[in-house]
Amino acid sequence: MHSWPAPQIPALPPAPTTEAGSAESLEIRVHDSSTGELVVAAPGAHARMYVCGITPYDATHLGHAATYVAFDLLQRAWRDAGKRVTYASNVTDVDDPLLERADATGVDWRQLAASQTALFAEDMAALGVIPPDVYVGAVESVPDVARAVRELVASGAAYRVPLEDGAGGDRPDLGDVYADLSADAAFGAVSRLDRDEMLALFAERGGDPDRPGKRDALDPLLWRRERPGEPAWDGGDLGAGRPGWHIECALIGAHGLGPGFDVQGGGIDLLFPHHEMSSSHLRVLPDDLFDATGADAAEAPGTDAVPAGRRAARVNLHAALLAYEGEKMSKSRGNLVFVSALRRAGVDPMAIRLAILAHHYRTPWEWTDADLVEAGRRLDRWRSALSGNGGPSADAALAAVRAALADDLDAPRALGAVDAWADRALAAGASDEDGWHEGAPGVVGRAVDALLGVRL
Ligand code: 5CA
Ligand code: ZN
Repeated sequence: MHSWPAPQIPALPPAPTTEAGSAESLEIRVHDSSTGELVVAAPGAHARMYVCGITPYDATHLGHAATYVAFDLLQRAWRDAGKRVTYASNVTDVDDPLLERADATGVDWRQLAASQTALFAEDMAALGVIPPDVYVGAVESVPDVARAVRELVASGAAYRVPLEDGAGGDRPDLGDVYADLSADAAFGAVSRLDRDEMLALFAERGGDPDRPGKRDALDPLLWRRERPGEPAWDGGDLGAGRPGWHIECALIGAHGLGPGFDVQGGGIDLLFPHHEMSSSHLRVLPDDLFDATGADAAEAPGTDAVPAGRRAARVNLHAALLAYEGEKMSKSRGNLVFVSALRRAGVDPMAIRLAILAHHYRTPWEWTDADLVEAGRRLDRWRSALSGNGGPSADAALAAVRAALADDLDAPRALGAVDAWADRALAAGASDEDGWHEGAPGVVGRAVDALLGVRL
């Protein structure tokens, strides 16, 4: 799948080394949704991150944008700390809600997905989000999913559920396939919810607890057999059908990054069931699916290096949900503000990015027009501070931005550090006690660009 052009990322002066060594002082820590603890996001020299992509309709609203900007900060902080980063993402370009929307609006589902995926790419490029290195659509993942599901059936970790009349084309005897969660002793480790909470969220977020024939109400769909009017692909022994949602992300992540990758993320609405289920699938998949090929070979040769229990992401990271008009901004409610609509109205995308960064990624907030007004003012102020001939030393501001990001991606604190520098630059002029540095605006501008993704 095509992504979008990568932004230029300017080089910065290296962080000064401490006695303990710079690597330690710059370790980026984030809040793990599973444990509630601050953990090192990627301990190695190579950071590997999977962030769930969009389901391409009603793209790109500001809730989406806020989530992708949050993970973009993590990638920028890692790069600044000298790590190589591989970022993988998907596009859920075939799924129930997409097909329903296509049906309701009389548009071909492929056309809807393609146009919305293109719009998302434009919006992400405008917002300065670094594109994924591995970008795979659900449709592209079908052969991989079908193979994995066949193996799960063969191993006994998945089972067939009979179809209703009229389903299944010329093989109505082959049912839908579900994962048997009892095959995974660690199920529940990602969200740590109790069963009642799981059941409620499962029903609310795309699950089907009441489907007759399932062994357990929470067992998730792996392969949906063909239905009249729905697209379907060859599944070999499974019969024609299409992928379940969680297995798609599990495989795109683990095959694109190598098993045992660092971070799996998205909005907090994905914690359960999506990331719980995708992690569970990775634990129960047979070893031979993780043969030393492709990315798996480069990063995690063979399965000896990554035992089944550690194939899923080490850290689960989630952004809070953005609200609008009193409720979560969501496709189903229709209370959406689109990035493209703001851009069309002449809003500087960097003001949109700054408005997002003014809120910590884990703090739920509600979008109002005042966010944009304030971000526009800040942008103007920063731009005028940078346009002067010199300014106070950039060292403290740069160190403060780095420290804020390393501390659970504290963007509001980072903005505060730049504000403080800009205030002094605008107020003090050449008489600043700190001395006057001709190169300072250049360094601050590059820092704001490289670390915060805001081009001034
Ligand atoms: N395609 C799936 C993931 S595999 C999906 O959830 N798509 S989505 O289009 O519904 O959402 C894309 C991303 O935006 C997800 O990470 C989701 O958690 C996040 N998101 C959706 N609504 C909001 C919101 N109001 N605030 C913050 N993030 C949101
Ligand atoms: Zn996903």
